[in-house]
Amino acid sequence: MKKKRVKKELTVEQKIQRRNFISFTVFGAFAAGTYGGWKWLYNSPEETAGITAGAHKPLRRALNATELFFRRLAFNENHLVKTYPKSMAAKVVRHNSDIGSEGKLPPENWKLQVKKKSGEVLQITLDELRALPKTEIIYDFKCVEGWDQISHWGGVKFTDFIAHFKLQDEAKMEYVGLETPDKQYYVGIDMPSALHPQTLLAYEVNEKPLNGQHGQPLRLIIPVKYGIKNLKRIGSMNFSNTRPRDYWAEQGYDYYSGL
Ligand SMILES: Nc1nc2c(c(=O)[nH]1)N[C@H]1C(S)=C(S)[C@@H](COP(=O)(O)O)O[C@H]1N2
Ligand SMILES: [Mo]
Repeated sequence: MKKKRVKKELTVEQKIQRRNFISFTVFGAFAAGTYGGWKWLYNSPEETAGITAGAHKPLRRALNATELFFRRLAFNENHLVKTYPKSMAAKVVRHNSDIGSEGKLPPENWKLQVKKKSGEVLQITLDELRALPKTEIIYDFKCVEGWDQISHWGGVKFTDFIAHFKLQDEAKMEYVGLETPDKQYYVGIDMPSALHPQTLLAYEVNEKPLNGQHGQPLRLIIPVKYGIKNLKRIGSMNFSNTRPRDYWAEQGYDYYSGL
């Protein structure tokens, strides 16, 4: 004989108690989960020191994934940074910090050192660079410190430089690293940004050779990035599949620093 199951009717009071119990249990589980997640992040190892300013590994992994997502979403080599007529270019070009690029370096005492995959180091003179087709750009230069200015630069397009010096294999790597001759200031640039059609190895500002303030004899002009990545006085260049060291990224600034 089957027992008839009688469902006991709950009183209003009991219903409230039951809901309260469920709410608190669920809330408690979430709170424990959040606390656990935070503890896990807090106790996880810090990322390798050096390249960026230190963040717990999972957080850095998340930041890098976010960066990659936006690189893929927003970066398009066919998208050009806005350019302006010459009449709008500043006559007095603003000058910012000079780490590794102070004073003058006589161009005859300078050579651009390019480290090839094979280990061979190219030594390129300013005259060799000036002999290549010149590209000019007038665009709004932006510094992370909050200023911007329309300025006029001239030099060798980075892609022309790669083609002329037969660095196609090197350009297949993920990053290019640039350092001042004294190694005091250095930047790492993702290859798609370096190969962007508006990226220049510049030796002129306002149609005159760069002066001591703007990174003579040669500087990077990379309009898809903030000023911090526009290294003044390039001394050496190397290519890699891992992130080259980067002066401001070491201080906690965004490694990508794209616009
Ligand atoms: N060697 C070197 N390059 C550098 C810097 C620097 O301190 N040293 N400062 C960067 C920053 S923060 C900016 S905004 C620009 C400023 O370039 P400008 O002085 O030509 O305006 O250079 C970038 N390149
Ligand atoms: Mo800057």
